[in-house]
Amino acid sequence: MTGKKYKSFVFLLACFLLCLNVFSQNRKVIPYNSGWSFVKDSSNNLSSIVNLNKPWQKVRIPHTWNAYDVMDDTPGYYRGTGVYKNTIHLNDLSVGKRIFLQFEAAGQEAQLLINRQQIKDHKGGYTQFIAEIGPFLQKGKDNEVILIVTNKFNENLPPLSADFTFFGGLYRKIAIIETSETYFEDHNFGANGIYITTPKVDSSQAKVNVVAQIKNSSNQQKELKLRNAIYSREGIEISFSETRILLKQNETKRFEQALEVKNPRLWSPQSPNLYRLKTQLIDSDGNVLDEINNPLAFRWYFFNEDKVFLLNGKPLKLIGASRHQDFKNMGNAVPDDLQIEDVSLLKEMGGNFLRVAHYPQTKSVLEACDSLGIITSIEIPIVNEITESEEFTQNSLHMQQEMIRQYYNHPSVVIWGYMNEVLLRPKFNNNKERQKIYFENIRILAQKLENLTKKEDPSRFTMIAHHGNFNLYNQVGLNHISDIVGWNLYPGWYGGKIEDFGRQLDQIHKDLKEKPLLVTEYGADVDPRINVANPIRFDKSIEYGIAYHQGYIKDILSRPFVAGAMAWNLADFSSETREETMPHINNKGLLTLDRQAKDTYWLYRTRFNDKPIVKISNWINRATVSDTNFSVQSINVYSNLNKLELFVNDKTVEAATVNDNIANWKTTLLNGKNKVLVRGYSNGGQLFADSTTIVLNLLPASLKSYDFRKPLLMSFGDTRSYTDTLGYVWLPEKEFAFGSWGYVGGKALFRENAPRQKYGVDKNIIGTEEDPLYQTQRMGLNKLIFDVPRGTYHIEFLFAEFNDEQTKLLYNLTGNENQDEKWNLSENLFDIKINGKRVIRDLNVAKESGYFTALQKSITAKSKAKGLIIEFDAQKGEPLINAIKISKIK
Ligand code: GCB
Repeated sequence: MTGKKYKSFVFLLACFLLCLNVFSQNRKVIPYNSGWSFVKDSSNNLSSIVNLNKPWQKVRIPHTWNAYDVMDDTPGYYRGTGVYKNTIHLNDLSVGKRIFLQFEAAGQEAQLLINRQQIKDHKGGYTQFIAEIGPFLQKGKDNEVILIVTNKFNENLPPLSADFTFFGGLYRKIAIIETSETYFEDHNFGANGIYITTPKVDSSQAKVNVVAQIKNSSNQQKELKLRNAIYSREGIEISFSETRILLKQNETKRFEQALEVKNPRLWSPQSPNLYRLKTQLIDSDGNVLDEINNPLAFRWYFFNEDKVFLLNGKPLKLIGASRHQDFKNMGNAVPDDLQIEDVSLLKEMGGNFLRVAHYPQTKSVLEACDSLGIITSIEIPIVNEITESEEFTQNSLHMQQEMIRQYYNHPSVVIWGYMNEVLLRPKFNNNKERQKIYFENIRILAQKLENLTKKEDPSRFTMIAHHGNFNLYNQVGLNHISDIVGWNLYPGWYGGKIEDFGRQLDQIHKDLKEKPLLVTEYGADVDPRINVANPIRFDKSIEYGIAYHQGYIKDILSRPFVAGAMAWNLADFSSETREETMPHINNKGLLTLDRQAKDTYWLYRTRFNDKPIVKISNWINRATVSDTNFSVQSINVYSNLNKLELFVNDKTVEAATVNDNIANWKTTLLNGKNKVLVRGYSNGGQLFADSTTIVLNLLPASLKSYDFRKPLLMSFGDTRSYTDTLGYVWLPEKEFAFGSWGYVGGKALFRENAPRQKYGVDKNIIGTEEDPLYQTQRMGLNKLIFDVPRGTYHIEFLFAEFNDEQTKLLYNLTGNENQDEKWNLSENLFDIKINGKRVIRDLNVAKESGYFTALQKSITAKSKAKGLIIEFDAQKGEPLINAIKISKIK
């Protein structure tokens, strides 16, 4: 969606949502996001917290205290307590009203205090809670509101561990709600008390059932009218139902009403026809005491005997992505409009499904899914493991119930989930008897959640997502509890080959024919700074990502029994403990953390959205070695047209056919800037085109003729090309050959000797943002030879030393922990000589900077007739180097 289109979509959506809830005379929803002050407090002692004399910081909601500390070099992030304070002034008009505070979420637990009195506790970081504050407010005074929020580890609260960051804070919106004495509510579950179902839908007629939970908080009996009305998108009332109801004093009761709509316009991804259902409570004088608006849509869905998903009677392959809720430099405190934009990006990509993973997300995301026709699943965050305690069980059940009741009326939701990969980290591995009990407790919890979910909402499907270990889930009994089993499959990433994916699908289908099969996750890390000519697993390159997704898409589409598949993930997301090429980030997103489209996104966009498009790959900064002033380069163009023509520097290159949405040319690019234009015609003859400039830096095989307008940059132990923060491209390492330049001797650590393919060390390198440059290295080299012209050069050596506490892969879904490479380095001490002159003496990288820490050494040197000969003399152990930058200064 273009910026303009997107803005008008957001505007329309905002108008629609406004219609939904604020136009009630008696229910006022007042945003309460400003005026907040915040202070961190780790004492966790109530009296010390509220008497804080610390300087309060002004903040605006949404707010998290972890936006930056998850990204810095120190391991961990603040998991403790934060205190928020504000005031509320009760004005005269509010007198006689019920007054509530509604928090859309607080990560992960919260206590609310009004005028120092504790009035509400809430557990769980991803669901809404509502507290009645009216009785605690004093008229004519600034009443103090304090929220004590903590994201400290709590063994009784999911999630316990997971591959995402558990941000703390008041990170979703807050509102003050005023109602009359009689109002709709289900506040024990943070919900508004209206539950809509559509028990029968077809294109000629739809039946609508509305359950309304009403509270009469007055001490008088109330005779009222309950009215439900359905409005078309144009705002026309098309059906209504009214009943007289009676509520005793202080009574809360549920009422039910049925409505009908003739010839409903059905809801689907192609035509997300939304209606509105208005529920009103009216007194005998015709005054509207309360009013709630909800979206309403008519659709029916089921899995047929072949386990194909059918929407409105037609097969629909569910294609999409999962989504986390955080954003670059914001943590999870992300304004709603940016979150809605994610749904637009998924829609634009051609997706029809969003797995809201691994926890419920802002209502705005679900509202956007309703409006744009994106089918969804939502789940609670029981990830990796459980605690076998009654409290953990109760918290999980309550969270599930909150989720169901809070998101019940979103027509886009068709699946409730409740567990993800709970057998990934089986506890008690050394005690099989004890482990059996643990597994049984997981099964019991799953069954309880299943029963509860079916009781709360029999109209939707249930789902658990497993990792690839079919037999283990089978043995524990988790393959037969939920309606759908989701599979998170990563062959070709954590282990195995891309081609294994199809075989794995066939096997699961064979072994579990009776269940619909969804691939709830698949993906590969893609760091958009990394390109490579010959992609291999774990190189984190765009090219490997493309090969992986191409392979998976083929396998998914060629198997009708795969009801759907969701790429992991729509966008990169924060996972503090990850230390790959972008530490603290999981790079499996099709979009970056700030939502720039990677090539993988374009692959999906061209495959699944029929609107014609031509999109040139993002690989626009390149460098290579060439003896001429040109080089033959591979250019990928993503498109859903059949044939494309390429023009480089205004000259036609031959046409290419598009295979699996990619047209590829091996074509000549010149040193410097290259104008690239690609165009093609749709079946209707309409022209579609894209253009870009590819900047190519050519380094001659003999540097004698290199003008050094750009520095020479090389990353050792590396076969990839890396674009740094300044836009410079670092060459893969190159071995010296006569008449040329490069390294002499040594071995590329982690590549040549690794027992499995592995790229570099998965460890955050402290003190740099260019981690990939430091994560690979050449050990034991003798020399570097650069046959540069006469002159004075600035040489920057980049070093980082590793020790043998090798990082285990965080998410090694192969279950085989022993395949990680081990190494044991002795102390490395070496000298560096340039043209015979010792310029660095006794360098011990580990001692000087610490392990896994970037160390740069800069030397200015004059070249001789043979250029620059840089010798590495080992004093102890082996010399090493990670990268080098050579610039000519004179
Ligand atoms: C999974 C997990 C997900 C991880 C993902 C990964 O299977 O369900 O939470 O983020 O793998 O990237 O490893």
